[in-house]
Amino acid sequence: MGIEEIRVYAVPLPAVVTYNMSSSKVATPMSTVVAMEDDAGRVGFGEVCLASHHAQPANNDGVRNTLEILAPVVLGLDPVNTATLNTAMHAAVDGNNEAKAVLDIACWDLAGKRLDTPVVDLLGGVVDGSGMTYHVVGIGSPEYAAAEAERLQVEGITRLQLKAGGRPIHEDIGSIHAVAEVCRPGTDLAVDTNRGWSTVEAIQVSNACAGIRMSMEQPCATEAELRIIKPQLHHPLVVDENATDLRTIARMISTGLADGFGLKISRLGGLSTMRAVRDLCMAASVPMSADDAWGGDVVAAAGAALGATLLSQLSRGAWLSHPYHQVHYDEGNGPRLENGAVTLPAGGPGLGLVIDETVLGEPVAGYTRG
Ligand code: 0XW
Ligand code: MG
Repeated sequence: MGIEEIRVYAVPLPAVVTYNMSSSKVATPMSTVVAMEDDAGRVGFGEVCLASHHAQPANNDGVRNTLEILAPVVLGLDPVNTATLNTAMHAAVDGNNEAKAVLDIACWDLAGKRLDTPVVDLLGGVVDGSGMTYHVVGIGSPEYAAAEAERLQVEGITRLQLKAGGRPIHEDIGSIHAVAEVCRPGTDLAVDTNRGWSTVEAIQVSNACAGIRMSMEQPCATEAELRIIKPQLHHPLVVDENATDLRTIARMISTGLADGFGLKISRLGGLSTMRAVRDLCMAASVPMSADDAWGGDVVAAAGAALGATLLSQLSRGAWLSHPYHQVHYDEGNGPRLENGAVTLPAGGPGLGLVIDETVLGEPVAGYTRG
C-alpha cells in the first residue's frame, strides 16, 4: 500500500499574457510536477510552480533539488497517512515547504484514487458550490487597468486583484481610482503590491483612496511594517507573503493584524496544512483565498478543491493561472473559468484529473523503492 516510485517533471508554463507584479514580470517558470505511483500502479500527481525568483524566498530549481532529499524519505510510506508523511518530511529538512507541498498534494491525489473519493470530499466536501475565484489586473496605466476591470466583470468575475507597487505611487493611485470607477456594486477589489510599498507609501495610498471600498493585500514586506501601518489604514489588511505557517497565521488572527489572507498552498507545505489553516480561518470568520503562485492543472485542481470547501462569505477565491499561460495537462478536465467561477475537475477520484504523463515531457529525475 506504499509509495513505490516518484517521477519528477519540469514543465515550462510561459506567460502568454503579460503578468507583472511589483517585483517581477513572469516569463517562463518551470513547473515541478511529480507522478507518485503506489504498489497497485495507481498514480497521484503533485505540482508546485513559483511565478518568478523574486516573489518569494523559494525558486523552482530549489524545489526540484530538495526533492532529491525528500523523495527517498517518503518511498514506502502510505500516501493516505499524510500525517506520517509530513512528519517524515519535516524530520528530513527544515522549511522548504514548496518541495514538501509537491509530495503532499500527490499524496492527496493518490489517496483519493485509492479510496475512490474526490479530494474535495476528503477535505470536507463542497460547502455551497460558489466556485469563487478572482482575477488579476496587472500593473499598467489607469486606462489599461480600467478596461481590464470592465472586461473581467463582463465575463462574470466579481473579485478583482489589482497589482501595484514598483513605481511612483501616484501611478498606483491613478490606477486604483480608475478601476474603482468601473467596479460594480457586487465587485470586490483588492490592491496587491506583493510587498512593494514602504510604510509611508502604503499610508499615503490608503489616505488617497480612503473613499474606495477595497482591501490592501501585503502592502509592505514584513509583519513588523504591517503592524506599524495597520492602525493608520482606512482599508482592511490582507496578509499574503508573511502568512508562512499555521502558528504565524494564528498570531495574526489573535492579535487582529489580519483582516484576511492570501494563501498559497505551496508556501504552507501542501493541502494538509492548508486544511488546518482553513479550519482556523473559518472558525475565526477570517476570509482566505485558496491560491498558488503559478502552475498547471494539478495546482489549479488542488486550489479549486480546497476553495470549494470554503464558506463563500469567507472565500477570497481560488486563483487560476491558466488564463495567463493557457496550458492544460488534462484538456478535458483541467479547471476552467466559467461564468466567473472556477470549475472542479470531473475526471474521477482524487483531484479529478486524467493526465497522460507524455504531455509532461521526459522525467528529469526518478526515485524508486528498493
Ligand atoms: C495572484 N497570486 C495568487 C498569483 C501570483 O503569483 C501572485 C499571487 C498573489 O496574490 O500574490
Ligand atoms: Mg497576493
